[in-house]
Amino acid sequence: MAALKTIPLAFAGIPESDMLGRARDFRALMTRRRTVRDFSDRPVPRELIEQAVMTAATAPSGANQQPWTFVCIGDQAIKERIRAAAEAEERAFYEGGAPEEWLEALAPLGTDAEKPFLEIAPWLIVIFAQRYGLKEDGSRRKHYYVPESVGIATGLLIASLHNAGLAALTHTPSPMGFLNEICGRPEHEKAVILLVAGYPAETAEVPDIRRKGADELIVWKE
Ligand code: IYR
Repeated sequence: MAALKTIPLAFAGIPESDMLGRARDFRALMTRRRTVRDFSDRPVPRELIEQAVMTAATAPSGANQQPWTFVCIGDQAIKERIRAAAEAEERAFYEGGAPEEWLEALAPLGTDAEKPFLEIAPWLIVIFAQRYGLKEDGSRRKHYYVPESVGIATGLLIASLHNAGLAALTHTPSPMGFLNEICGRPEHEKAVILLVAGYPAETAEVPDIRRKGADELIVWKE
């Protein structure tokens, strides 16, 4: 096996007296994040999106294979195609396809087959998972822990957009195969999330939901 090549860790230590305050501040920042469905058409510079995507791409991944592709769409005609295709799938879902149990679970979110945000918001980011890689000779390279890796990257992307002052919606039209064709991605890449990014509409409202408390989700073993 080749010798492991290492470099010193660039660890930015923080004074212990600041650590809890920073953790609380970051939690407070993230607590203000809400999934938004009413977007403004106010433009967002491409550089902001690029910074957020490159932050996402710092995520840890199985065997450091970075099995993701982010297709960032600002083009109006492409957004309109995506809206039309997504709404066709969603109509099938909401008007007959979806099990009653699903619709019941979704009811508090007030979602329906109409997805105007897909053409109103300035950016759509389609996150593709690379199910396997391709070697130079065209043969397949196995990718490890792809859903986990892409999920972590998506979380960082959402946090980065929020930190920059933007709103986002994790939209998951089902099925999402149409996105390969529209985005020009190969068959071995699977669209996992269509992230809508931009400013909220001035009149935006969000469902009155509650988040679980620490005692409902942490099990301490000390
Ligand atoms: N994909 C549909 C339905 C939907 C499903 C879940 I789970 C949600 O949290 C929200 C919506 C839609 O986008 O409307």
